Parts: sequence; C-alpha cells; structure tokens
Amino acid sequence: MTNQKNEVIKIDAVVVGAGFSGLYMLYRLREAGFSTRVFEAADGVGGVWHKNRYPGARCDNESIDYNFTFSEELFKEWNWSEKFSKQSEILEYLNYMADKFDLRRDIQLNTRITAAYYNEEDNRWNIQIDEGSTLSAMYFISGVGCLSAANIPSFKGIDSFEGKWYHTGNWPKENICFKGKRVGVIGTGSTGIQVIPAIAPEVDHLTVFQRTPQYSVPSRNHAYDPEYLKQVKDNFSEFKRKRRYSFGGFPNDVEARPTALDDTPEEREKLYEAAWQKGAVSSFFLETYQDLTINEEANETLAEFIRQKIREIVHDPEVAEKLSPTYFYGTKRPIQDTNYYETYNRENVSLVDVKANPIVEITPKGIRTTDGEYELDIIIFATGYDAMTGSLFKIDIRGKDGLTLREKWENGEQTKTYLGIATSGFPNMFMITGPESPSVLSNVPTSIEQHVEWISDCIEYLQKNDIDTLEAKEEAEEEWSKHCREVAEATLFTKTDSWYTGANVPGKPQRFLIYLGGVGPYREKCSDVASKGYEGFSLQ
Ligand code: N01
Repeated sequence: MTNQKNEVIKIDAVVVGAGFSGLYMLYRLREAGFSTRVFEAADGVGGVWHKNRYPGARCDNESIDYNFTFSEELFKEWNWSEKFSKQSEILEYLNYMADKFDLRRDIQLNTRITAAYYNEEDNRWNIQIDEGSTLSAMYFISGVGCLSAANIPSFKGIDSFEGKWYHTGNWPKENICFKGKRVGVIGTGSTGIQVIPAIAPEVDHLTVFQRTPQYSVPSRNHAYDPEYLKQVKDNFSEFKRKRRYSFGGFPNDVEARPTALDDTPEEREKLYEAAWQKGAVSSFFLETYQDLTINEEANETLAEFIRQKIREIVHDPEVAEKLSPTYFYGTKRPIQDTNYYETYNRENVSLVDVKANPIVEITPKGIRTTDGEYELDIIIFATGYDAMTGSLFKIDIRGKDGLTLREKWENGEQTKTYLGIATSGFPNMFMITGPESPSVLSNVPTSIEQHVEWISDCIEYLQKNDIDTLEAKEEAEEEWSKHCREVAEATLFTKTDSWYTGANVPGKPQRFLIYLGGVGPYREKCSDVASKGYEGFSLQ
C-alpha cells in the first residue's frame, strides 16, 4: 500500500480479520493512540458470524454471556432477544458495535492479507495484501479465529456434480430454496446438527451422511425475560468479574459435584435428568459433575444416559443404534440441538452410516458410497474446519531468517507458542486466541477480551519504554507448551479423534492445541508475566 509519492505506508499495527477479535483490537489500539488498520477478506464485518449463514445457525453459548464486557454502555444498551441467539442477531450486534465506536473507517473489507514478512533490518512487518500492495507495520496481529478455514474433503468427482453444493462456513447470502429438492448433508458436528432439523421440513428428501454419531442435548431455547436481562445488567460489575476469573469464562454460580462415582445411579439419573430438562450443554458441565472429562467411568455414566435418551426419542431401533455414540462424552465439542434426534422420525429423512460404507466419490447425480449411489440436487458440506492453525497457514507468515510459521509448526515436532499469544522467531507478532490458549474451550468473547487487553497493554509498555521488539524466548515457549500438553493429557480429550486434535484433516499432524487449565488461572498467569516486565520474552 503506497501513498501518492509511491512510498510504502507505515503504520503502527495491522490486524487480520474483522470478527470479535479484530473489532475489539482495533478499538483498544485506537484508544491507546496507535495507527491501526484491519483487513478483512469478506465483504462485511463479523468474522465467522458473517460467513456462517446456514439455516439453523445459532450460538450455543448463552447470549448474555457471549458478548463484550469492555464497555458497560454497550453491554447495557444491547438487548438480546433469545437465550441462544441466531447468527443474524450476533451479526447485527457486531455491526452495531462497529458503528457505535466508529470502527469502519480503519477496516478494509474484501481484502485478504496474503503474506507477512518480518524484516530484521528495521524490525517491521511487511504486509502484502491481495490487491498487490505492501504495508509496513510495527506490530502484526492475527484475529483470524480458530475455526475459519473451511475443511472441504477432497472427494473424487466433486467438480462433476450437476447440482449445487455449499460449505456451511461460506454460506451464500441469497436465500436457497430447498422445496422439492433432494438434499444430502455430510457431517454431524455442531453445524450439521443445527442444519438438519432446520431444513428437514422444507426438503423433499434429506439424506444425512454420518461418519461419527454425536451426543447432543436439548438446548430448550426461549425468548429472554426482560426482567432477567435487567437483573444481569444491574449487576454488571459482578457479572464481568465472575466471567473473567471463572474456569470457563462464564459467570456461573452453580458448582458441579466433585465426582459422578460417589453418587448412586438413582442420584446421578436425577441430576442428569434435571440438566436434560433444563437444557443446554452448560447445564451438564456446570451443574452435574466435575470429573466427566477426566474419569472414564464417570464419563460413561453420562454417555449412557444420553444414549438411553436417543433410544427413547428415535422410533426405529436400528436408526437409534446408528445414532448412538461410543466415544467419551465431551471429548468432541459437546452439542446442543432443537429436535435433532426427533428429525430421524420423519418419513423424508434417512441416515447413511459412512463409517461402515464410506463415500467413494461425488458423481454428476449425487454421492456414491460403498453401498450404492444417492441421487441429490443439493449437497451441504457440514464438514467443519482446519482448526487452530489452518487460518494462520493461509497467510505466508515468515519470521526471522525467513522461517515460515508452517515450517516452524508443522515440520517441528510440535506447534509451540508462549501463552498462545506469541511464538519464538516471530517478534512483534501477536495471536488473539492462538494455539495453546483457552480459546475454543472457553467462552470465546471472554478469552478474546483478555488477549486483546493484554496485547494492547503490552504494546503500550513497549512504546513507553522505548523497546523495539518483543519476542517469546524458546525456553519459555518450551515450558508453556509442555505444560499445555501435560494438562491435556490428564484429561480424556486427547483420547478421541476430533478437530481439537487435528484428526479431522487428512495428513494434519495431530496435536492438542487448547489450554485446559482454566480461563481464570490462565488470566492470572498472563498478568503475572506482564507484571514481571514480560517475563519469558526477550525485549530489545
Ligand atoms: O465441524 P465438526 P462443525 N467424510 O468438525 C464430518 C463451532 N460451531 O462445523 O466426526 C464424512 O465438528 C465429521 O465426522 P467425524 C463449534 O466449536 C459453533 O460441525 O470427523 N464425514 C463431523 O461429523 C464446533 O465444534 C457453533 O467422523 C466427514 C463433521 O463432518 C465447530 O464450530 C455452531 C468428513 C464435522 O464436524 C465445528 O463444527 C456451529 C468426510 N471426509 C459450529 N470430514 C455455535 O453454536 C468431516 N466429516 C457457537
């Protein structure tokens, strides 16, 4: 990006992405007086909430928790309509925020950052954007999110399909008519489980291609009672404090009991039934037992409770059996739904087990598995994301000595970061909700706020103290990475193939890249590092 004299434009900070992370990062840096520019590949702000417009898309964290708390005014003036917001309402909220704080003037839409190279001579980042120009920035900040690089399996014949196909993470803006159509959905993760019941009443026939059955619990979504919202808003400070120092980033008061194994089967059943009736994944985690994700036997008590519910809901016992999962509950992202299992009682819905009969190819007429061809007009890929690192690798990021981030993380024996915020060899580069931070296993807006505030405080510190560069030390990142792995290995999470471990993308090295030590303790660790003059970083 050059000015009229054809000189490369120099600014303080470049931020990638205008989702929750990028918007707040821009706000904070601008408040602190730094020139900042956000680049966003899409044609609007909102990040994943801009692109995930598929039917049934909603948040599965409670609306009043899934937003920002940095501005009491913003928190109080926005009124969420339902307990679990639709995608369109979250997108409206983020657009409202962008307008309220006049953020748009520093956001360039329809522009992808293609490369970011660190220049050791002037300690600046040269940022290339897809229109061909270059920008020079002191700080390079990623707000790309953990789940934004679509995973579209490379099925043979995909280009020959005569119908239409869509990936849920890049859903078109125009309305898609499903009426009279034979539709196939591949994938039964959080997304598939939202799409399937949403379109089943409209389509002529729906065929679900399931590789792994999933545990899902009812969301029991409902309109918010204005009195409840008022109470939360009246207690804003306490709400914010609890959210920041809690384990998961939620302002919950209820304490789960220590272990499922100390209770009798009847006591457990009572607790699980109460959580099932209340609805939402959070009821099971926050209000039943603390050892569900660390003890196999405890886990099985809940897994079997949900399998029993599936058998009760689904009329055809063979279909119920196919829908019944066996992996440890919670080790794939826990799901909540509205009428998911019930949908399989409809005459126009059928289930194909593609673990038993894998997909062989996409044909001009539909999908061929090893047991036959399914003719379709529309295929929906609800096949998820190249999570945690995929979006970062879409940019050619090169640090000191021209080392690429991909080389460092994929060819080394382990992706390593310091606190999930920085990585050695890449000075003055920050990652919001990066690998090895609590990120996707926390209430993400809480974690985003914490990272954004830490990063902007850090940049202010560097400026005030005349420090040109901040870089994670190798030994500090080694230790942090080891700690992350040890915490994860003490749980059941690493025992299941999932996008958490990278197992969903063929050929991707399998690593568990989420810090499970809790949002509150993690915040304290980050604050402690900062208060000790950025311990573990080399400052020059
Ligand atoms: O993706 P997923 P998602 N052949 O990876 C299957 C967040 N989210 O988009 O389990 C056949 O979970 C795959 O099968 P398997 C949330 O964090 C949040 O659903 O790998 N099938 C699986 O069934 C979530 O976890 C909300 O065996 C193939 C599915 O596709 C994350 O996004 C809403 C296949 C992919 O499931 C990702 O969810 C929605 C193949 N080759 C999403 N490849 C909120 O409410 C993959 N699959 C906030």
